[in-house]
Amino acid sequence: GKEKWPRGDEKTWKDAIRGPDTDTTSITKSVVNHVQTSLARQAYNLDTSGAYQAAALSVRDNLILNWNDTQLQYTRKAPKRAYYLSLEFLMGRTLDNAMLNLGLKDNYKESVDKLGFNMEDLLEQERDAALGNGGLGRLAACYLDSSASQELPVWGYGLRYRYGIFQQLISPEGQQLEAPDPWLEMQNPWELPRLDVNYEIRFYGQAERLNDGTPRAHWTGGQEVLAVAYDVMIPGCYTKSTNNLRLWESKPKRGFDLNSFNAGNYEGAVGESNSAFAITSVLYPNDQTTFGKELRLKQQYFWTAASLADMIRRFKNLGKPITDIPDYIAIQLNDTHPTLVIPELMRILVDEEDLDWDVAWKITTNTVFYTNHTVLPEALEKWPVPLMEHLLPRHMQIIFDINMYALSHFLQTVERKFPNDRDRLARMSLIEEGYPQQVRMAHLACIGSKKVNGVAELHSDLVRTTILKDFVELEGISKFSNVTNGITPRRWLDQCNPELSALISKTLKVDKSVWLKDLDRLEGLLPFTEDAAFREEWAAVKQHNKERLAAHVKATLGLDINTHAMFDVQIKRLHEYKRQTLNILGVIHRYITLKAMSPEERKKVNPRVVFFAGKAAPGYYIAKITIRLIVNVANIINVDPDTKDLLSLYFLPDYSVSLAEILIPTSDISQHISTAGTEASGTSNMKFCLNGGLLVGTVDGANIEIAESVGEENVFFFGHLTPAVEDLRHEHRYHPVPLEQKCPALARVFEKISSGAFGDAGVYEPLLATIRTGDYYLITEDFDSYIQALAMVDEAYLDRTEWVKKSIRTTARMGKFSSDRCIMEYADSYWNIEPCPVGK
Ligand code: GP0
Repeated sequence: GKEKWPRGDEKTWKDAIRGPDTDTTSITKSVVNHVQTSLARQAYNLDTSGAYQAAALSVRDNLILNWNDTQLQYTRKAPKRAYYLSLEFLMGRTLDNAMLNLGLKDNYKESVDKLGFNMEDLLEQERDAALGNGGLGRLAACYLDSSASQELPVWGYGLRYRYGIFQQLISPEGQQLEAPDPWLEMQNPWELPRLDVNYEIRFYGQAERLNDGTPRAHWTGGQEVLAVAYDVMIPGCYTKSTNNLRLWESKPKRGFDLNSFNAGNYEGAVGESNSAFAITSVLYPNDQTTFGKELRLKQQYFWTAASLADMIRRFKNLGKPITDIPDYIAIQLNDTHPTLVIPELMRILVDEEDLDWDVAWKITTNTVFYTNHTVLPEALEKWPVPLMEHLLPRHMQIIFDINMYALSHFLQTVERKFPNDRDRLARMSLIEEGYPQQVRMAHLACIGSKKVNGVAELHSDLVRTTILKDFVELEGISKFSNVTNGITPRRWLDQCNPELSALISKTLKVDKSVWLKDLDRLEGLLPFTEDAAFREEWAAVKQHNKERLAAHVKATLGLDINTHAMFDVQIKRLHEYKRQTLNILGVIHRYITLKAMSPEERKKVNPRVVFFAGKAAPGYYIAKITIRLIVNVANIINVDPDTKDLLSLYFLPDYSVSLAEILIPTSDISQHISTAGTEASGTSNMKFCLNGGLLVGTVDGANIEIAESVGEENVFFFGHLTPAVEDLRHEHRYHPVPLEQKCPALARVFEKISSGAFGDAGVYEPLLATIRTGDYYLITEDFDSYIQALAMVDEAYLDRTEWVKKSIRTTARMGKFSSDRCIMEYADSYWNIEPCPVGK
């Protein structure tokens, strides 16, 4: 039946309700209105930053209207919803993306223009929302974009860090210095504070089992802090659907303790309040490592508890029995960081809802899903039992109980299947023995979830055959599957490469609103590889993108870049397993080779510009030395008159989403050269290919599936394969061969460094030593084949026509890697949710 109008006079309401501002005239009015009222300024004193704020507020108004309609629709239709829990959301800038998704960029541009500003300048005013470290956080951002674009009822939950990932400064000697990222210092127009949406979160205290025949316990005392919601609107592409990313901020329950204050204990009075504010103060800058810091565990519990309380409150509004939770809620764990959701849901169901343990466990394990992002041992989360017992006494009990009850079923089966297999029991336990004992979060996430997935075929295989092998044997293979990662073509093609996007629409004769949401349509470009005029346009776009980057580098760093060279790019977190070292050693090798050539020979060489960008975790000593080496090699070779026109090298500081958007569309080749079996997926590899850059890579992660899609003839593969890696490591450990014998070409590079060619060689010694002894990441094993692969790149680049064809074919066959495909896989095979469109 028709709903009753909720309050007041319906006509009065409807007459007063405003629609979106879509034509240039109303957009201009709305922008000026924000200048006048929200900013309290006028044409006389409006600067670019103010103009950005006003335009952003105007766009925000449009988003809010769509957001309202979407959320109302969800409330009315009450569909099953999915919640994406991620400790990181690497969103980047919002204004451009929002205008494009709304289909209003041209209108805003025209309006801003008439008001005397330049849209490009406005866009530059925005600070990145950099609430993440790298691939994992950016994946979460792409998935939000795709969920909204596919009109799926999905919310994100995260933390509102006051400081995002640190800002990276590089000294002239190549030292990385870290500065804080106070991204909220300027007004953030993209969040809506929801001070009325808040929850009390407990830490420490005592947990007492009731021992009344139920599994219940009382958790009391300790510290209570408040979680306050901030909502970020996530617009879908060419749809009204606008989802929500809810970020929690911590604050004290009460401002400060007036009793202590009055008693003269000023510090004590604010101490408790400071510790509450501290929880969401800063993003941990470590990628792929864990540290066991109490504040980090506090962040994890604070966030999962607030998010779960919020979900359950929403669920309860439906008036359904509590056992229906799995029919209305799916919770996706982005890595193990939110694993505490499992014991927290058990706590609520058992202690507060008074359910039987088994009933509660069934609900939990039908609600939660876990994505694994790495098999690197140093990245697998473990928490010391004493720390967890202290901070979360009730959860520690529950984890021990899960180990007993849930695993006991398993363990009994294990006993039956594999009698007296003590090793297996010890391997599978949620608790790792040792001093101290530790909780293995991946095991808890695995047994507490309905499904477990890896992020590329090879990686999912490794999950099944290595870190979770025992669980596969026990629970069956069907629980463990794969969703290969993807990227949003909105940001990573249309927004970052508008010229290419326009060329594609023109060539396909299809509006971008269609192909951006049906990326397989790019295959329609294939016939045009034979069209010389099209190839020229294609190449011209790449050229313009190189010039755009060169202008940016000139403006920000004052450096001149040769835009008529091949652009060779490696941009990602600094990590030994990602092997930036292999790349820089390869650059030195190239330099030595060029120096040894006659001027005649050099004339035949195609010029190359090598770019690096990426942050090193502040405490990652070896990674920081790698940056130093790159910068000091650049300092030498960029001024060497013999070679500087043929080889130059740049380390661009402070890598970010926004810098990636400028760099990625310029690449002729990009490097994804991790030791086989170590990079779970990689996602920038997809971004480069989508923009027509070719890959140099190892047979690892999603490189493999990219090659399957674009054709192996369009990828430059090298290096050992995953099955060989463990044996090679064994050889290095037990039968080491001197570098001079193992790899003479690399030995010459080492000699050059040791000769002081790039400054004090002692500085690099610890880095070189990791390769000379142990060589865990197999630089010496892959070096020769790496150099060969780069030679093949040079060779292929000589035939420019064929190269451009490769580039076009690569873009054309990247449809599979749209994050729309991924999110639909999660929706269909995991969450069991359906689109909930808003209508016009
Ligand atoms: C994986 F375990 N990743 C982790 C982590 O702590 N941080 C992180 O960024 C990355 C993987 O390394 C990846 O292979 C993957 O594509 C990404 O997670 C998303 O699944 C690099 O991009």
